[in-house]
Amino acid sequence: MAMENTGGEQARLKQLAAERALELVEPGMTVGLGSGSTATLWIKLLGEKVRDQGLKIRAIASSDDSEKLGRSYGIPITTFEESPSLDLTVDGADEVAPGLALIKGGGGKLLREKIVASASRIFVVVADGSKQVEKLGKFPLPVEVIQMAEPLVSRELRELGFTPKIRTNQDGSKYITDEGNLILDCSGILMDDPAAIAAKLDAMVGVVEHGLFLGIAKLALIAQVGGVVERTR
Ligand code: ABF
Repeated sequence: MAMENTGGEQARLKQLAAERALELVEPGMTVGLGSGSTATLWIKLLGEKVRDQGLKIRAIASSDDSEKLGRSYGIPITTFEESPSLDLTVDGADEVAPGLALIKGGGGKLLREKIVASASRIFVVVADGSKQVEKLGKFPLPVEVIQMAEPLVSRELRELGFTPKIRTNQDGSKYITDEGNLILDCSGILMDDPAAIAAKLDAMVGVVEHGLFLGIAKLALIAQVGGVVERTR
């Protein structure tokens, strides 16, 4: 087994990526707080700087969990009404392909993650090397759907070649997003043309959002055994 695939090593690499991303934060910035394990490490580091060193920033979070974590360190939380654009957002990804095409949403927060990422001047992805792929799609693509439309959207997704599966919790109940929708995890397509698939998903009535983040990330900080590699589009 490659060293970077072991749990402990992967955790160390995520920490390295988070530490590098912390260097991008400047006093006075309005930042976006991502979700997931790597973004959480970054929020903790950022929170320590706010709490212990008095770093002055404001933040908008991409999930209830991240907002709660930020608040626990005293990071002031703002709104898009007060701060219509963000200077910097740092978030994780499930897959990172050439051109910084991403699959996100494994944690179920894709809708707010995309809103926050799209409102950011600089959107930075933090990940360990295991997330890098040549083509997107081995990781099932999360698609957030309105509950009543699920059977209709599932049929359309099958027609596209996907195998959609309603996401469930450990107890077998349906997973419900922060906004009250379902997630369909869509496997079965290794994507030669993610933009064409994104356009089809964008046009499906009942789809609230999907986990293809294309042309949004400006920088990826990929932590590997040899160090953190910076990738741009
Ligand atoms: C969020 O957290 C999601 O979009 C993605 O599903 C996940 C990233 O994974 P990790 O927990 O490994 O950082 O960014």
